Amino acid sequence: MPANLTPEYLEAEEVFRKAKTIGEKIAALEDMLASVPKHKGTEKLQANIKRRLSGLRDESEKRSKAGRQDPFLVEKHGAAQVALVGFANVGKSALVDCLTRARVEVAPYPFATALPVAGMMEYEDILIQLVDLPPITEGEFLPGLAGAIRNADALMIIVDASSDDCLDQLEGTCEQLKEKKILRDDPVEGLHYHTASSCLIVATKIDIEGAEDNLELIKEYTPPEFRFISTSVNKRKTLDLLRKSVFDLIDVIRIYSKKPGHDPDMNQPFILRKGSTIIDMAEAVHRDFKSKLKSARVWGSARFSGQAVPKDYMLKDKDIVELRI
Ligand SMILES: Nc1nc2c(ncn2[C@@H]2O[C@H](COP(=O)(O)OP(=O)(O)OP(=O)(O)O)[C@@H](O)[C@H]2O)c(=O)[nH]1
Ligand SMILES: [Mg+2]
Repeated sequence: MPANLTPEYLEAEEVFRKAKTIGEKIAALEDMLASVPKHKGTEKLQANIKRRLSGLRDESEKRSKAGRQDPFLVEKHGAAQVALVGFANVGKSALVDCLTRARVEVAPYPFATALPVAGMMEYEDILIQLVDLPPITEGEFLPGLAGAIRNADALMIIVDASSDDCLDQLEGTCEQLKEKKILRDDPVEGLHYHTASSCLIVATKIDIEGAEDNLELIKEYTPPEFRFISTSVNKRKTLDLLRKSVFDLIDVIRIYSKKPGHDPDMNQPFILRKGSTIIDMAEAVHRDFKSKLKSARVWGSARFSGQAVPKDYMLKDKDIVELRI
């Protein structure tokens, strides 16, 4: 065993040992590769991880061709993938049903959802993928569930505001995610973990009598670093606010490109991470643009329309950018 393995690597290795499905194993090996110290002493180990990764990817492809794809390995689409997590019967499927066109099972009994179902939620001019998941439970999760949660870009943690158990649901869900090392207090470079910044606590069913009183309690017990919103599938306005909160959660900006001498293309924005610069935009438009870029102009966040900006200019949501190469 090479020396100097970091705690992050050892943790990823632990996750790999516990992984049950191919999807979970691939995600854990990717984490191991990202966190293994890169020096001569670990070359053999790196090669070994890469070999195992490629074997598992081949196996996964074979299975998917044979129609036996891991249902917990949800392919990402849209601006980001957001998974709905929570105890049974709290209202996860009902939200996915209202916010997307996915066919999900909404039922008054627990464990109605047995496998992940993905649907696309419209938010203004972009689509965000929501994944309805089976409920989490105390103790062992369904095989594959931990991997599906970890793999999502962000989480909606759902609690039922009409239930007397709402605080247990909130604390229990966060505790379980922490115990399974899916949620951590601080991010770890290169590893697929969630922190408060990638989680939105959603208290739902606020149309039911008594829920408003519980809401105060839930707010009080929500750690301040988490975002929070209340909603109901029967209150349309709250659902519109929820869409906006999910957009804020995924931490992206929409940038429209404008070819010199043409109107901007306002139909399909480029989706970039918040904090992206002109250079990031150039790279997103075309891989050659980064090196060829001569100048850029911005409409929107710049002080005046069409202002020439430097390459490290930080873009804002809905900016229009003209790149000259
Ligand atoms: N009044 C009201 N009922 C709701 C709301 N959201 C969900 N429900 C009801 O709560 C029950 C459970 O909803 P589901 O969406 O199936 O719950 P779930 O979290 O997906 O449950 P599992 O699949 O078991 O994990 C159903 O009877 C829904 O109709 C809401 O906002 N208001
Ligand atoms: Mg469900």
